[in-house]
Amino acid sequence: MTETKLTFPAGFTWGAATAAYQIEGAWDEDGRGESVWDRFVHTSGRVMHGHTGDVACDHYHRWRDDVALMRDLGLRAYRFSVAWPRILPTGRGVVNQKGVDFYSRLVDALLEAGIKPYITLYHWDLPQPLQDAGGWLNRATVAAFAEYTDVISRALGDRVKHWMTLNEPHVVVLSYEHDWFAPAVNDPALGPVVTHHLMLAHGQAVEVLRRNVSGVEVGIAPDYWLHMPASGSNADARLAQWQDCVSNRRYLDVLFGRGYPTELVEHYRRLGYWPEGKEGFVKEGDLQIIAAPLDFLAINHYSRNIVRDAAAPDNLPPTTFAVDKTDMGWEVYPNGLYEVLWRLWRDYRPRQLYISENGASYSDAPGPDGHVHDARRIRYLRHYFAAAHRAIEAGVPLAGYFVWSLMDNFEWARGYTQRFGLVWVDYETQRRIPKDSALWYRQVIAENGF
Ligand code: IFM
Repeated sequence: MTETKLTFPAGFTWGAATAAYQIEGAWDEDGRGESVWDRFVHTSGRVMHGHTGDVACDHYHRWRDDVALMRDLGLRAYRFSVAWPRILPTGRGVVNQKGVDFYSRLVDALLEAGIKPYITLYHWDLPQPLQDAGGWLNRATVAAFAEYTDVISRALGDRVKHWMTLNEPHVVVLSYEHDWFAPAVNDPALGPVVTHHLMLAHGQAVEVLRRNVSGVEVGIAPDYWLHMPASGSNADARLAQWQDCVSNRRYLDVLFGRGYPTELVEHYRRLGYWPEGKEGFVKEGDLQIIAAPLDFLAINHYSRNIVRDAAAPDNLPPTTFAVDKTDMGWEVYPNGLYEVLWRLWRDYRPRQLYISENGASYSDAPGPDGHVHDARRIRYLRHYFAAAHRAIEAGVPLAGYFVWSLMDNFEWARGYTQRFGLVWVDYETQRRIPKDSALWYRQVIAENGF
């Protein structure tokens, strides 16, 4: 069998992604305020092995070396998030210039290395004082987010043209409904109001970015899990559709001007979680703000979820699926990426799409030769890249791909037990070793294909 070379469109943006809390460390340095994640990790029993992001990859001090590493890998772009509590330690009001300077220096170094910065404004590290005032339950947090967006985009907007407002809003919603992630409010009734305030914060931030950044390209980075029925039964199909509505369409429909899905609103109304009239959280004009046109839709995608309605009497037996899983327990299902990209293009027609995160957690460590032979990650990426290529050939305007993650880092409630990096990190010494996958990726970038 002859192997065909897959070539991506000229100018395709190959990158890698990180998030502030997962790599920076320096949690209480240079005036940085406390975030909900600092509070969460410092509360006993929340994170595996009591790990914290206090030091993480020490990127706050090692950013120069990290940029050099990115340059050596030939990255065309780097997606990182700004820590809101470094910029406004109490969430709003007084600006911490040292925090602003950190990101300003980072941006300069990236540009000097020929790497395009893509900023995510919010990757879950809400300033704790805002949480104390209700966090995303409080509409005032929306105004605080607009203020933060204003400060950071005025400071960096002359050099940074690509901005993403929120990372995975659904995870934030889950962190109010449950107690797995900060702020761990654990009240299922809160999902709707948190959803709406996040979406409104996104919409207002889009306005601010358009005002402050000439030539801006603005988007958002929700996660998109494919929910697929475990059998051909109607019960499983219905449940899969419902989960798609709850975790995907809930955000996308309103972002693209269709309002919240009717079945979702009716469901929450029945439960009494969606008040209306004077008590309602959706105010006049909100939906228009949320639906502000976007330059791109970015999507974080890793795997699929097999849905089984075990409560349905007489349900069909589930189909057995092959199981090839990463260390997160997530199934390797590359075709899912093709399906997601195609669906998004078919249903919403975004101007452009990006994959803002995709990658795999595998624990391979340095071998006797000092190298990290992570063949499974190469295989994973090869298949997902091929799926993206198929989507492009089918007409999807995919502009770029950010591998999660540039380096191993703090994987939230799982601490340092999961390694998603292209670059291996020794957390004792902070030594970095590019894995085989990083070297393979360098070649893919250089050849714009494989
Ligand atoms: O590490 C996370 C990231 O912060 C958000 N998306 C999923 C990744 C892997 O779990």
